[in-house]
Amino acid sequence: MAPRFGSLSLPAGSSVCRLEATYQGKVIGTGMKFGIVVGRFNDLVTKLLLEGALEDFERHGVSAEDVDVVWVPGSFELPVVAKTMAKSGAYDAVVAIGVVVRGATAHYDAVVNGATSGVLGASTDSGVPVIFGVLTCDTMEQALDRAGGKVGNKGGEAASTAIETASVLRQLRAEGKAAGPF
Ligand code: INI
Repeated sequence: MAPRFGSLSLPAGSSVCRLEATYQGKVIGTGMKFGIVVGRFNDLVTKLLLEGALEDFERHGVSAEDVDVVWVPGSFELPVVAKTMAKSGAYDAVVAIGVVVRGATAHYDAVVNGATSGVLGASTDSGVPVIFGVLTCDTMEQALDRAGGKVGNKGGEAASTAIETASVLRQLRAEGKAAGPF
């Protein structure tokens, strides 16, 4: 165990004091509020991702009354709703859930690019984490594998990511070291 001096730590066996402060979010969501925006397109899979996200929030102390779920037509509509929710001040973070399958459409790239850059912009423009819970897969089988199948549930991972990112921003803002929300 490395010796500790308040929030400062020394590497094991070292007598050199390290001066940096380290911040790390906790995956404890008690008292936090979250929005989830879900695309109806491919809802066979998005429903499973949503389930994974809700279970993960519950497991990490988020109460059901502190989660709002909003359905939109498809992944392309996620950014505008996620961004306006993020800017409302009502949420610690927003999770965007969608599924885009390459084989299913000629405008795969348009939908993926719109969702990807839109969700990123929603996050950085609002100063509220907007988490990318969008599966971009070649086949429906790959999507199902990631929605509670053999590769886990990416909806659940997105929920944990939302809690951790909101938590680290809270810590930084409490010390005046992060701006926003905007
Ligand atoms: N939306 C998705 O979420 N996934 C898809 O695979 C998809 N395909 O295949 O087209 C899709 N299209 C709809 C799109 O998100 C918009 O709802 C539509 O273009 C209207 O803006």
